[in-house]
Amino acid sequence: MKTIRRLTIVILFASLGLHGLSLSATADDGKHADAEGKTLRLWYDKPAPDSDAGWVNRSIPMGNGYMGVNVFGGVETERIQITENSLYDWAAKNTGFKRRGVNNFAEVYLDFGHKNVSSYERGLNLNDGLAHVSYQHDGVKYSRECFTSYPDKVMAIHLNASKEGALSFTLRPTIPFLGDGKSGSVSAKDDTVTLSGVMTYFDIKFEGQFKVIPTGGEMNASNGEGTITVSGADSAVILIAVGTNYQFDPQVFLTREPADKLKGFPDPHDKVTGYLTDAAAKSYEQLLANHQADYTELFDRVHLYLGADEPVIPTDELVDAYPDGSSSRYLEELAFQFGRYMLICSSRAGTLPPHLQGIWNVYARPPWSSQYLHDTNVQMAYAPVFSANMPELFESYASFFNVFVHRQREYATQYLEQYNPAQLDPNGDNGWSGPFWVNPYDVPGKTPIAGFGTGCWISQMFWDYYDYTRDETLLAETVYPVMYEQANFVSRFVQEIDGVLLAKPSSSPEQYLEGRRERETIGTTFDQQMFYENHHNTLTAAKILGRTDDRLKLYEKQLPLLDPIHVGKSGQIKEFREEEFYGDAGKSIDPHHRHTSMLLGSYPGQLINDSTPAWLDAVKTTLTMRTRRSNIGWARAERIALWARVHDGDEAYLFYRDLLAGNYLHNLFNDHRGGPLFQADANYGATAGVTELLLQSQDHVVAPLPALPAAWPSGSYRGLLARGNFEVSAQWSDGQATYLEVLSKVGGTLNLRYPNVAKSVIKTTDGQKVNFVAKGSDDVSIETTKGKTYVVTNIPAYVPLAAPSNLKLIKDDTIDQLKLSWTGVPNAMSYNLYRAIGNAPDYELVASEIVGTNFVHQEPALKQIEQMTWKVTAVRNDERESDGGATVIWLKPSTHEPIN
Ligand code: FUC
Repeated sequence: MKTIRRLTIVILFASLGLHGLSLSATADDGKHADAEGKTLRLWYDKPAPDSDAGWVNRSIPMGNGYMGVNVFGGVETERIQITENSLYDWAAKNTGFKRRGVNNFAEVYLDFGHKNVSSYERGLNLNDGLAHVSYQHDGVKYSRECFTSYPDKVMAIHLNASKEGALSFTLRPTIPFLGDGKSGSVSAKDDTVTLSGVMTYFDIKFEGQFKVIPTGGEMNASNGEGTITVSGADSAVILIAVGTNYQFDPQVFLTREPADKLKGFPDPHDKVTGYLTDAAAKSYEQLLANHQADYTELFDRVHLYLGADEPVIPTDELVDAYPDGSSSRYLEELAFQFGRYMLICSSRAGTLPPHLQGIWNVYARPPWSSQYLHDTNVQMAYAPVFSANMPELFESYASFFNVFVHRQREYATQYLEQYNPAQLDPNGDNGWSGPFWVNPYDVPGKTPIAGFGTGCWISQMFWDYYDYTRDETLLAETVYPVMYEQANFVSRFVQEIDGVLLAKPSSSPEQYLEGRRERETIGTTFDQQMFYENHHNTLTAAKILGRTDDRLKLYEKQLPLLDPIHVGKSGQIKEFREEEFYGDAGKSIDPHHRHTSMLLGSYPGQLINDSTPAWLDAVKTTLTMRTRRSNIGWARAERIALWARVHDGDEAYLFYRDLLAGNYLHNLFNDHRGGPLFQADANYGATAGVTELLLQSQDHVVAPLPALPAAWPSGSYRGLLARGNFEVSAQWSDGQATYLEVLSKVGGTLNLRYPNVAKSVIKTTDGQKVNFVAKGSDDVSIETTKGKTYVVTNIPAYVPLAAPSNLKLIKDDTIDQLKLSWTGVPNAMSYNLYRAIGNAPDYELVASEIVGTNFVHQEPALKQIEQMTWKVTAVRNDERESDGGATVIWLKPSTHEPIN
């Protein structure tokens, strides 16, 4: 098979230099106000109930990588629950869904004793990452404001009373779940409460410090109680710092004995004291300014406006009213930005990456131990990191990966010894093998729940890290070694079977073939696609870096043999080689399964793209057959993106709607499958999915608005990121772009795709005309200059032509001909008929200018063909072809009856 990915834009025409028009962004240019600066907030008129249910459904999440925090907003007692992702519990026998794992770090209470309050409000403002509580009590307005700061590594709480001397409270930090593997105590001295202890299994030492800085009034520490009481103050600031003796060090993963993993690492006391001392040396205003500068620099990069005004109802009512509420567009904007917010809270350089619950856990036995699961969940956490323009947040995962990869290298050697000893490098140069689950202390050996393709799926994130930033130093130092070493393992692991190179053993995440030992089979589409992508990307990276060596030569030789795609007899992308028609690989296969691992080559991968239209149609067929039945949060999120990649914005939107209506709790946490059971993956994944509706950049093409749903007839966005490091903004009305803007952050060729873009006005913001090369009316290619912004206006209206439907094969016993008929469309001048034989990625044109809605195809060699996909499209008198078409599968009559 030839290398499949190719540059779609073929340079055909000479420059069509455009000139003359003013560049100022006026209404005439199609640019309208995009409501930047609109307040995006969650707010409520009641505190969250003081219970697990209140935590999961109504508390407000915050975080700075060092800690996750859930604020309840109580009035009699405020409750602030803290999570620190390295505080991890385990047991020799650790089984079941609710095993030990990330452990609740602290429950912090502020006792005010207020009852009978009025004008209560609490909320979280996403624009500045600030939470607040306010109410009236006894004629005094009490307010609290808090934030978690990445630059200063602390949480800061500012407490205020409208009347001098009216602020009194007791700060009461506690250690939850003491006993049973966790010991510790709380003490108080002067202005600081210290909480410290040990989590026994991995011998984790933990410490939290809480410093109170009141203005006015009196302050008393009770060492015995571990509390500080403030009475009669005007206001007060509380600073919180937490930490453990965990470190990013290969020793953690290479040491087998649990209690020795952190051996020699310093006690967290000095570190936590340092965080708090440094923060306390600054004023609250300084800390706030530092936090806001850090937070808004990331958050403000992207705006999305779908035409919604701020609702007057609180967020719980907004969620309950969705999708029929008058402010449903607002919830769609809010949820999109909330995913970005959660990633900013939970994925910061130097701290552990987000796990299944991000950085928020209240339990001693969190769902699936709050681990890092690599058969979709971690990848989904990072799905928006590049496209939603926060690439530096990936550093958190990259550093963590580079610690646990040391253990994966050992496994790679072990698995090659076990599965393909002939290819083993005796010196241990065997690359690293893909993990399934990881926690901060351990990565266990292979489980057949997911195949080895998980490694390449990780590697793909690293490739995108480069591809979105185009930073060659990053490529050389951080990205290439990961990809190259993964390709090394894969190149040794695959075995030649029937002339191709297949994974053996192989699995497709969470599905299994009945009767197969430990779910294992050979060459699943999941593994093969992932292997293909990583070999392909590694070779591209090597070319960019000018690397050549014998292993690269081997990868090049292997690439065409990695056999990534099989189109089945239903026209689907097969998940298993054993499958013929969709879902027929045995009783154990769930045809509506949440995982769609055989489609990863279309998203987040790039193997299947607009240049492989026959495969893209097979993806669509598969997605249709998978149905909308799965109620799993992350599966819904993933399908927003998958449907976007096949350019069906309306179907994609239904999954976003299902997710917000069915899975989003009152605080916008995603409820995985009812319970409620919080999983953060769909929160991140929804953001990524919505991004795919608005901008795509696979296959070297930057495509704004590639799958706009009819539910969003007008709107705008700013600052999404495309591969090549292009920052893209767009405005549209009546479903059509009126204004596109691309900032070239590093220069390079911009291949821009949008209907009629070649007939539009393209200029730089400083008024220069832009030379571009066009291919047809919908693709232009621009050699960009670093730092320049390219603006597209006066985009001629695009009137799409409806696609024909109902393509049928008419039963015919003649051996060398087949007959087709279809339902035509008004405005079609003629029809084009295409076919793809077997697993071909692209169609070949069989007949054009067909007038009428049926066709007889004669072919003496027909009987030698096993299977074909036929496709009909409509053509208008302006030569515009319908975007889609109707397809039907032809099967060799002796094998199966053709479908009628
Ligand atoms: C994978 C998924 C499940 C769940 C679990 C934590 O096993 O298939 O839906 O998300 O991870």
